[in-house]
Order: sequence, then C-alpha cells, then structure tokens
Amino acid sequence: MSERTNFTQTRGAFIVVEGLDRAGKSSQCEHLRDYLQELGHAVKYIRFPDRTTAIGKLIDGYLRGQSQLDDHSIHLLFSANRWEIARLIEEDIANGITVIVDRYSYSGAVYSAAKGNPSLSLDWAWQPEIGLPRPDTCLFLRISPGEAAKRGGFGVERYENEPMQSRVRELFQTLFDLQPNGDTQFIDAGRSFQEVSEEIRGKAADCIARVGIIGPLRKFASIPA
Ligand code: Z5A
Ligand code: MG
Repeated sequence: MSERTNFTQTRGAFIVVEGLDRAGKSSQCEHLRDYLQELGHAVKYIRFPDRTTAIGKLIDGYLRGQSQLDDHSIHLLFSANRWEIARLIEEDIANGITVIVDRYSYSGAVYSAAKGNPSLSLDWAWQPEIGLPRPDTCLFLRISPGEAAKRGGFGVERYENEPMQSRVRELFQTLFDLQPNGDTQFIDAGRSFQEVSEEIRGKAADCIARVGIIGPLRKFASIPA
C-alpha cells in the first residue's frame, strides 16, 4: 500500500483475521494496526475471546482447565462475549474507525462443532452468531501442521491437541464454503512474517478502499442447511 493511499471514506472497515493455532494471527493483527496507525488511519484491534470482561473471565477459566462447563454453555458464552462488544464495534465503524478482529464467529462455530457432540452441529453452533456484524473481509491464515509445530509445541490450554486441531481445520473449510462468495480470503501463513504481512497489508488496503462500494456494515445471516 502506498503512503499516498487515500483513506477518506464514510465508515471504517471491519477486518477479521482467522486461522489455526500459531498461524500468526495476533502478531499480524498488531503489526497491521501499527502500520495503519502510522499512516494516520484510525484503527482498533480487538481479540476474541476478550478475557477481560465478566463473561471473558469464565471463558478464560474454562480454557485453562480450571472449570468444567457443558459444551453448549461454553459455546454460548463465547458468542455472548462477541455480542457484548458488538455495539462498540458498530459504533467505531460508524465513526470511521477501522476495526481489526483476531478470531471471531468462525472460530466460535468451528471449535465448538469440532468437539463432536452430536447435539452441537456446525449449524447449531452458527445460530447465535446470526445478527452480529459481518466482516467486510475475513483473512484466513493457512498453515500446515508441520509449519505450526515449528513455532512451538502445543500449549496447555484446552483444544491445543492434534485431533482437535485437525477437525477444526476441516470445519473451517466447511464453514467458509457456506459463507457468501468473496467474504473469505486465504493467505499462506507458512511463509516469513514479512511476506505474510505484506499480503495482509495489501488485502486490508483493498478492503478499506472497497468499503464505500460495499455500503453499510452488514450482519451475519444463517448458513445454508
Ligand atoms: N475459541 C473458541 O473455542 N471459540 C471462540 O468463539 C473463540 C475462540 C473466539 C484461545 O484463542 C482458544 O479459544 C482457541 C480457540 C478458542 N483454542 N485453540 N486452539 P486465542 O486466540 O486466545 O489463542 P492464542 O493463543 O492467542 O492464539 P494462537 O492461535 O495460538 O496463536 P496466533 O495468534 O495465531 O499466533 P501468534 O501468537 O501471533 O504467533 C505464534 C508464534 O509464532 C509466536 O511465537 C510468533 O512470533 C510466531 N510467528 C508468527 N508468525 C510467524 C512466521 N510467519 N514465521 C515464524 N514464526 C511466526
Ligand atoms: Mg493469538
């Protein structure tokens, strides 16, 4: 993106970054935020789960294995954690601020459905996301299990194990195939940090430039059965 990029527009862009463990989501989001800020663009970075809220603290305890919760209950808490911040996202975007979000509803539906609970299908898991702000673009950072392993072994949190991650990988693809055409863009995250960040910057710039064409911020709809 050139330094002369014109960011004049009516609203901010809503950019989501998704991907498997260690794909580099958080470091790339922080880098993109800093880059856009340096260019004088108003930008905010939000991570889900947001572990700072009352709901987020329940999620944090669950992920660390300090509490046990029914699969449906924890799923709805993850979704509630997005709903409690959704209005702020909408307000920021209306005020011309670009919002970068690290994991969103896609992770929400996919990780819960990957547990294999027969009463928690992908379709069921998507339901509480309907009506949340829909990203202008979702950048999915693709990484192979081998490349991810080079960035460190699995951590101690729940879901950080190979069988879960491989089900998550498949379900992400299933979910993206059900999303409206063009919402998701795939990025090879197995390359150097700089190569990946250059591609992300370019796609973010395109998204910001297209916001006027997209029109008002959209909402998530149901996924086809
Ligand atoms: N979860 C859920 O179940 N339901 C929901 O609704 C939501 C989430 C929102 C915690 O998420 C868990 O919550 C997660 C999904 C579930 N479970 N799992 N698995 P989290 O987002 O809090 O987890 P995290 O630990 O922050 O993210 P992460 O996925 O493990 O990592 P990352 O953000 O993708 O990567 P990173 O921290 O930026 O980088 C990882 C390391 O790789 C780090 O040392 C970097 O310096 C290095 N790195 C990054 N890029 C590169 C490149 N290009 N080359 C080499 N090294 C690199
Ligand atoms: Mg992260």
